[in-house]
Amino acid sequence: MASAGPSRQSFRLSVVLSAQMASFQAATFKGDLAANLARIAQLGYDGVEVSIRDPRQVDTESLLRLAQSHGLGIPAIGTGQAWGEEGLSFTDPDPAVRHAAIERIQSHVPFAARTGAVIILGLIRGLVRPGVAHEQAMGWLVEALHACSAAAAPEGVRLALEPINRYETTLINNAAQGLELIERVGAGNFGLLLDTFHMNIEEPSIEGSIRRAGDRIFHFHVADSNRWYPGGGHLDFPSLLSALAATGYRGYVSGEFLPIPDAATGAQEAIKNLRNWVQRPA
Ligand code: LER
Ligand code: MN
Repeated sequence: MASAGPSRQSFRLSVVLSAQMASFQAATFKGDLAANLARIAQLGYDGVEVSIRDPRQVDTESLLRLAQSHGLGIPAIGTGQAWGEEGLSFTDPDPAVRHAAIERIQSHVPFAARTGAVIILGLIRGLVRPGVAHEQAMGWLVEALHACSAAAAPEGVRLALEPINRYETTLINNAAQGLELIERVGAGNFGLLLDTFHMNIEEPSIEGSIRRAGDRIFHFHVADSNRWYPGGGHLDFPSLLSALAATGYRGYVSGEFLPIPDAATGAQEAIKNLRNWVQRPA
């Protein structure tokens, strides 16, 4: 574990909770929503990042009331379960599937507008299917991103695409590719979610890529090198959080790590370690 830096950075902290049953392992908290929200607040987090597969199947009003009753903000909505559980993607060769994926992302806009949450575009971008040229998949991706960012912009909602490591997708693995995509889409409400777990696999320099992404960083995930809670592996959090602070990022630092040894203990270890490096903004 890296030692505490000379000064702590000011960020709010959140942790990922799945509002619906999910197979994604690093959705740290799953199951009883009320009990989990109470636990997250009690551990000292400022917010909760919610994974929602389909907003029509979640009582988002109750979720918001519950979060508010614990003083928790909702910085981001994870959407990858629509890929994981239903196979929806922006780059499926079937236009009906691509259309359904776009509609699903657009259906997150009202709750995102109400909470100020960023909509995360992770695995819903899909991957290059056999028989599909990479440039064709990129074309479909850009089309979908135009449609989603245009629907979100009037509501003041931002979308964040997450570069994801090569073992999970063949489309947009690193921050440089993400920044090129941002240029191509050309929408002010479209940026990046950087995740230290993926960055450790793909980036030549984690700090360098954070600096280059700069004000296009709309959200930030932390897990250690082994996807355990920060401090459970060998990433240099004081250094990378200092690079993040230098970009002017004012969003949440959000824990998305494996529930090891279990969700509550992992989240407790995470916040204990993060408090060495991060203080709540004044
Ligand atoms: C989701 O935020 C993520 O980091 C991916 O690994 C999803 O598979
Ligand atoms: Mn992530």
